[in-house]
Amino acid sequence: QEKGLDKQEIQNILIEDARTGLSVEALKRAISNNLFYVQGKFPEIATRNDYYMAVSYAVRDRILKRWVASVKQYLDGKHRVVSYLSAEYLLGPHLANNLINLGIYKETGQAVKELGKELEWLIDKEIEPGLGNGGLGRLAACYMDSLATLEVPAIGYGIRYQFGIFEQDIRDGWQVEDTDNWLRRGNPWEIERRELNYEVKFGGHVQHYTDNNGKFCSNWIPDLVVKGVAYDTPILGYDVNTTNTLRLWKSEAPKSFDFQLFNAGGYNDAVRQKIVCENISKVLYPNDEQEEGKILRLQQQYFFVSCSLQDMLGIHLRQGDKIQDFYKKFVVQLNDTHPAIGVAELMRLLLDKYQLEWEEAWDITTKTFAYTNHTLLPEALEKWDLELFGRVLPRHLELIYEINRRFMDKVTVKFYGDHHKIASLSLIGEGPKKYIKMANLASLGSFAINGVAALHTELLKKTVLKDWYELSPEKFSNKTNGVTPRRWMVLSNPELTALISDKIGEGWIKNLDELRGLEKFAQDQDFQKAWMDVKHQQKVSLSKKILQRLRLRVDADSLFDVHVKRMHEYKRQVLNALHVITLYNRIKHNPDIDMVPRTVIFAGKAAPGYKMAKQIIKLITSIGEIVNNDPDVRDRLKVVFYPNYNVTNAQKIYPAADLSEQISTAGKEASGTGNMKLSLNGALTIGTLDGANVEIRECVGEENFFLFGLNADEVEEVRVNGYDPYSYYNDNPDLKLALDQINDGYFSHLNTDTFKTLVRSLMFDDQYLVLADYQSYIDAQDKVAETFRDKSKWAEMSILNVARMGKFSSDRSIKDYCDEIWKVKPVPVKLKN
Ligand code: AZC
Repeated sequence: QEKGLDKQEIQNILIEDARTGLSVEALKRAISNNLFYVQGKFPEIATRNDYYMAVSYAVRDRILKRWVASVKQYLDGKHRVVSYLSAEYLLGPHLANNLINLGIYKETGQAVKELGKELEWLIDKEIEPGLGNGGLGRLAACYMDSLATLEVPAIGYGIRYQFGIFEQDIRDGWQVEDTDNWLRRGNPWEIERRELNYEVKFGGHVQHYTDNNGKFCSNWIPDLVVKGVAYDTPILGYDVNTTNTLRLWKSEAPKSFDFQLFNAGGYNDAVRQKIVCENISKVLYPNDEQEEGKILRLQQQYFFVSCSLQDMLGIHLRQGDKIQDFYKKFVVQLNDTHPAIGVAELMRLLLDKYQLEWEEAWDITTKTFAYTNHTLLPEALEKWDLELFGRVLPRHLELIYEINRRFMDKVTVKFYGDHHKIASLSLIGEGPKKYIKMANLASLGSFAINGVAALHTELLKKTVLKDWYELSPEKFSNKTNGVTPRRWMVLSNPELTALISDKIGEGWIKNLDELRGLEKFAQDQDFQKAWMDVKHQQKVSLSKKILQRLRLRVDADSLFDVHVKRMHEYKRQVLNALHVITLYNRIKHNPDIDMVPRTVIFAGKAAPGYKMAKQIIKLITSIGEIVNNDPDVRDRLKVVFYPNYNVTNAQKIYPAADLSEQISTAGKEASGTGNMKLSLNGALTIGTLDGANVEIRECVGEENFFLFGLNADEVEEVRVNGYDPYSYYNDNPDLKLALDQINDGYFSHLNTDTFKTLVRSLMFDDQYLVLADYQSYIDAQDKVAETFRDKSKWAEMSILNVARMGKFSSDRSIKDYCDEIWKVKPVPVKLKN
């Protein structure tokens, strides 16, 4: 009234405030209201989870206003939209991230405090949605963050797995898996949209007929129909209103059960039908870079792709636009080949549902899709047994045959006589059993193809997609991966964030190149000290977590040597383990040796069926048991296997790292993204010339990077000339000793069976050239230790390293995709009042 507002205006402000106000007062009221009116609780009986829910709903209310405004603006303006299709999204916990992106972390902390609780205590309560395996899924999550932050209209489509990536526990040194029931306490971040659902057909057969107009038609009679229901999660950008949608599909039975079956006394059949349908989105396949080839997996892929395409077509047509213009409204990015069936599905929809002619449908389809390849590993390339494929998707098999027939006609003319090339380009592989090559379907059906780091893209063009490159070089480009500085710096490392912002302002959070401004402080003694103090503080925090979780005391002054990622032979955790044994043997040989104390920290999950990877975990924990308990070692060496590596734990580990292990066999790691996150948190890298390491080294300067090992060409050469691991073993006494110890049961209570297959593989047929790189690695590690002794030098290198990492923001990657592939423009979202 003082400001001369009338009654109605005051009323409006009050209503506004309760749901959307960003002040401490408004937040406090919102949290209390939720506890009382939504959950029916009062403070004395509210549990920690009740409070977590109340805070999350209060935050979601504030996001909703921006979400609705974004959707409305995209629709009203008919803007072009990026559609990201990914079978995996490794999002990590939402609450803290949303608080940061909304800019109300402090206010919410204060509100919660005034209600007598601690915000951090609630944040820790969140169970993360682990809907991905590793790099590929996490990249999708970083990209969703950057799309929103860059104000680009985008929708992410995927699967709402009821069970995400398994929880890893370590028992007796071995990995054991437990199901990840992430929804058990409810999910405040999603909105179920029951009205948004689509039918997806499976199996059965196809009828062909000619209609009254003489048009040749196909009718797919399925033997199973599943319903996909949309669950939407808002993805809020940093410091903008833009809030995009992550739309995940849950599978259900079309009716809760079939009454006809029920009435006929087929209750069991009706229930079984329901279970079959719900199974499709039940669980994430826990394989990283290894194809399963199982029917359920193909069903999952088709299920979410079909729902998503039907949804996009619906959105497009509801805007009153021509079906022919679909590709102008949506550009659809295929995150690896998992959604590549979309090429055949869009053809099916355009032909069978919208009655377009083949040429027109094909033209639209090939202007719609773009394909990102994430791996060169042959075992990860998707191939579907043709017979199995035909049973699940009979209509798509026909379509793929027809696509291939037309394509082969052209290819045969172009490459007449080159049978090898023609066979390699075919969508169908021949052999004892025919199969469908999904990378070929994706390549043919897309207007753009990209790799995820410069080296990877070059290797793609020379190897896996060589023939495709020769056929259509204009389709190819590189888009080096990036990571979001919001989650991986601001959220996980607030202390470093404050220190950096204090020096150069906060602009770097949205424009990571501004980190460059730190360079001039690299030699500043005070800044170096503050920098290393932050690192030390983070190492103390992690040490406490290690003590709690593993009852193991580690020294926060030691060098934290961090190797965290999925367990895989090509990532060479074994090479690191051999280094640990070598250090241990040096101590045993000379108990008074003067060495830089190290804490070697491993973390990572092994695919449940990947025996060798599991044996590697056991090797690490077994070495830890001996090293950590040997009195001779006297705290100069500790080995930690931190269980259940996920986004939550990664956020705790990265800030504490001094050294980042990126030691894959050159040519095997497409890019890596952990390398970027660790480096942005001030860790120096020891690594091979592989994936994005090459570009990281170029950016930070070779003097700030510990390089070792064979490069990709040399690896190839060694292989061609015949790799003889045994000679390395024989010629290197340190290496020989380490391998003999493993083999003789030194680390396994004299049990010589435990690591038999592992040792045999290393010595006789290792694909990953561990022994070939051993000495070079040891030398590089010795250089690391020497450098670490000079605290000022190390600080300077670490500062320069961070200052030069701006390129590896996912904002840069997404901007490149937008400009060079997607041709989309930002659409700033305005809020009314
Ligand atoms: C990973 C690559 O292994 C990793 O190098 C890359 O950084 C990441 O994708 C993101 O591009 N690949 C996968 O996680 N999985 C598959 C099937 O490629």
